[in-house]
This record gives sequence, structure tokens and C-alpha cells, in this order.
Amino acid sequence: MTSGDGLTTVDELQARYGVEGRLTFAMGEDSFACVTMMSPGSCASVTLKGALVQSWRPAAAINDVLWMSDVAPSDARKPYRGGIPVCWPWFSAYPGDGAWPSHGPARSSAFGVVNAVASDEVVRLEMAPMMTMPVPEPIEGLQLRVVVEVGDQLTVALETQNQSERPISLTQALHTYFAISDVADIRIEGLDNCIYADALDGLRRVRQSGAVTISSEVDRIYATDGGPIRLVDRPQQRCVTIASEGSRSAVVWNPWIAKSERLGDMASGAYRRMVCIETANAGDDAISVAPGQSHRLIARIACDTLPKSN
Ligand code: TA6
Repeated sequence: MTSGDGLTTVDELQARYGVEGRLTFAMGEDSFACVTMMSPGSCASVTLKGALVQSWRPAAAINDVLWMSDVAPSDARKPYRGGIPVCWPWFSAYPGDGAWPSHGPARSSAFGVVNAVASDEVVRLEMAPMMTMPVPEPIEGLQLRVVVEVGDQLTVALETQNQSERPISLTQALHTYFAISDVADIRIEGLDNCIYADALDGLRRVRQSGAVTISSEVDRIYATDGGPIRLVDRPQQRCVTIASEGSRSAVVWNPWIAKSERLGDMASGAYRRMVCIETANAGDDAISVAPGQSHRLIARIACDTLPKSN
């Protein structure tokens, strides 16, 4: 496989970018290169299939912050379920033409390495699609870079540049799957008083009252003030904070029982151990990028230990 700078094999990537104990490249079972990024504060793994961050574990954490399904996709061309899927250059179904893949082509596409560096505190990986991804004509001309930084926090950025001669509107998301102790024991703070569109009720607008708790399928696009969102998981003594830049919407999703069984790539009961809190430009938060301009959607994820709950 070739990469952003023309390197073709894992050995060449390792020779060009590898840093012992900090940045290593290996071939995954799926024939995509997998990058292990290690800093004093945390470590992560990224597959070049979809530029997917599959794992992030802070040095002080016992368990991974991200959830990955134990069940492989039924078809090697399908994206993995879990980690931080890149939904780009549209979120959910492409408007007016359901033939296009839900959440866009990026998460199933092969990416190459544009650059990879390790400083004292942070490892940085920059990726780009290896081929021009097929998209509807109205949004042709957008270029994507995915940048992952691993330090005390995990930062993921989608950098979109409009290389066409016309403004282009896009929606997108970092569709982050968080690992939790149990869906009954978590609360999501920071969305109080925000209006959400309920995807389970014809996108009816509802005002959130208090923290988000989950006791059935939830699929909501929140209009946010861009402030931090906190996932509080007391049994794990963990509080994960998701800060964003370039985003005024967030998606909260849990498939619950019936949908998780329909998906076909989630083990029975797995819905209880995951929740998606997605840093997005979705719903009414579509982004218009002027010719020659660019937009960055950034999620900064931090994990802190909560005092033992009495
Ligand atoms: O982000 C929530 C959502 O749009 C849900 O409606 C559900 O479809 C989920 O994404 C997963 O989508 P996927 O295409 O990965 O099965």
C-alpha cells in the first residue's frame, strides 16, 4: 500500500517514521498498517483503514477509554464498529440520495501517512486518503487530513480544505465510541438546556433537562454552545471530558437491545458497555467552506479519576 508520501510498505513507514518506544508501524491482520503511538501520558493505536483511532489508554487508566466491538465487520470493505470513526464529508445518510454510504466514504477508505513525529510529551500522526474518495458532484473538491495527537490528552482533528472554485457545504463527525462500566450507571453532563433533534422521533426538537441518562435507545443530535461535555462513570471512577473546536453540535447514541442485534457487528449485551458521544457538524450545524479555505473539527479527550464513590 502506498502512503501520503509514497511509502509503500510497513517496513518503509517504520524506517521513515519509527521512533523506538514512541512510534511503531506494524501490519494488521486486515492488511492495513497499524500505528502504535506512545507518550508519557498515554498510548493509542490507529489503523490506516479509515484513519481509525482504535484504542486510547491514559497511563493512569486500567481500561481503554474507547470501545471496540469484539465482532468483526461481516465484509472487509465495511468499517470497524468502535474507536473514533471518521464520518466525512457527510454525517448519516447523504441528503436526497440513499445510495451513498451512510456517514460518507472516509471511514472505509485506505489512508496513507503524511507525517509522524514524536516529541518529549506528544506523538503526532497526520494521515490523508490514498485515493480521491467517490463523493456526489456537489461536494467534489474537498481534501481531508486527519491529525491525531497523543499526549496527556487525545486530540483528533478533521482538516477539510476546499480546493474547488465554489463554496461547499459539508457535515461530519468524530463518531467516538466510549467504553463504560454499564449504560445504567453513567451520566452525560454539559448538555443541560441544549435543544436536541430526536432521530427516533422524526427529528422532533426537545430541550434537554439536566444530565443525559440512558435507559432505552438514544439517537440525538444536540445543538451545543461548543462547551465541554463530560461522561461520568462512577463505577469506573472515571470522568471523560470531551472538548471541541469548530463544532456546535454533538451526537449521543446508544443502540440498546433491538438495534444492536440488527447491526450484526455487536456481541449480545455489548450495548451496555458503550456509548457514543460524537463531536460533530451535524443537523443544523452544517459547515460551508469557501473556495481555497479550510475548516478544522477538533475533539480533545481527557480522562480523569473520580474519587471513590461512597
Ligand atoms: O451517530 C448516530 C448514528 O447516526 C445512528 O443513527 C446509527 O446509525 C449510528 O450512527 C451508527 O451508524 P453505522 O453506520 O456505523 O451503523
